Amino acid sequence: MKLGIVGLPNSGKTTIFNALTGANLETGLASGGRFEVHTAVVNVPDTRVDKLSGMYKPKKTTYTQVTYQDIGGLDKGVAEGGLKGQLRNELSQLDGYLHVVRAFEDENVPHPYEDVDPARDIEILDSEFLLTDLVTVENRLERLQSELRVKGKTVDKAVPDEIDLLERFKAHLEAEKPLRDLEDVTPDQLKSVRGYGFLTLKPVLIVLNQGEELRDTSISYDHRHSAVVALQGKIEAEIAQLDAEDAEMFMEEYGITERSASRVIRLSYELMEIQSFFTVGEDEVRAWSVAIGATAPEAAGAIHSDLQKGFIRAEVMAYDDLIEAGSEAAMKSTGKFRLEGKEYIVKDGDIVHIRFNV
Ligand SMILES: Nc1nc2c(ncn2[C@@H]2O[C@H](COP(=O)(O)OP(=O)(O)O)[C@@H](O)[C@H]2O)c(=O)[nH]1
Ligand SMILES: [Mg+2]
Repeated sequence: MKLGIVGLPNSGKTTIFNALTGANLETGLASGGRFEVHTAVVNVPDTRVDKLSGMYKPKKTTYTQVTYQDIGGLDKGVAEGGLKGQLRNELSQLDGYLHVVRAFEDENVPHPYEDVDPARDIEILDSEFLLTDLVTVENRLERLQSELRVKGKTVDKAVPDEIDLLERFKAHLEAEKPLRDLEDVTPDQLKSVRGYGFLTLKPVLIVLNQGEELRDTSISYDHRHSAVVALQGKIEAEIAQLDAEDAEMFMEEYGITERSASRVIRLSYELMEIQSFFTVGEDEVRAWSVAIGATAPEAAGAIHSDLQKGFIRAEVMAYDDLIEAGSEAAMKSTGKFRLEGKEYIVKDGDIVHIRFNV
């Protein structure tokens, strides 16, 4: 999973990046519209993996990973005529966005639009993304329509279908609504436009950067595949620099019950509709991520394509059942150790062993 941290200058993107990744990048360097990316890969914290690792004592324990990109250079007006080049490229390759919005007051930190107004700021950036997608749609429509004119009846059957779909997208964007709000778009239709990397099709987690004082800065963001979370960016970034013991004390002092690093990942998993399953053994205990609703062979494919191709059956234990039973051996006498076939829908927390033949 690859998440982009976007937002207006001085909203706290780099601060939040530090909080989420434990990096220690210098903040307060508004890139003045210049495009700038920082990337970090972090393990997804999961206490179930820790427990399984304690049970199997494997040589190696592997967590799933999330890539964060701190993307500087977005501001009002950047999308005039369409976002260009590398910036749009980076944005279109992400799985989703953390849209950081300034909600903290601090007279030492200039705000590009003077006063703190989260709802307005969200709309500024959203409009840039809408505009970018609109330009993409229009360019693509123009090309398809000219192809249709030139080829007439011999045109590929997919062309008129795509024109219809893009006309729908266009009307929707012109009504200033993000594409992720569109209902009744089929998975096949989504697949047909995947290559265009529409920005407003991707899930968004709005991150209200609240600052030191917790106050009521709740906002409504009524869109599909979206959610809102409030964080204390600067404090969380400081906590990320501490060792575990000091971090705990600090969190207590500020009334923080869950670190933003795990909170953001948890919410992102929900937004992206993905879940975790595990493989266990003496060599390795490992977490994997897969789409909610994936079948056993699809989950096998997340491990290796050979396991999907040669899939025979999956041995499955639910994590909670295994913990309750206390060991794999005890598990086998409970009748909850299952053999599942090709149609099985993998559940969050399943411990899976794939039987395959290639
Ligand atoms: N008071 C306060 N300042 C913050 C907070 N988060 C970020 N800042 C400050 O705001 C300025 C801009 O932050 P930065 O992360 O560089 O913003 P970016 O331009 O969006 O990457 C820096 O001086 C930060 O120290 C916060 O929660 N409270
Ligand atoms: Mg920055």
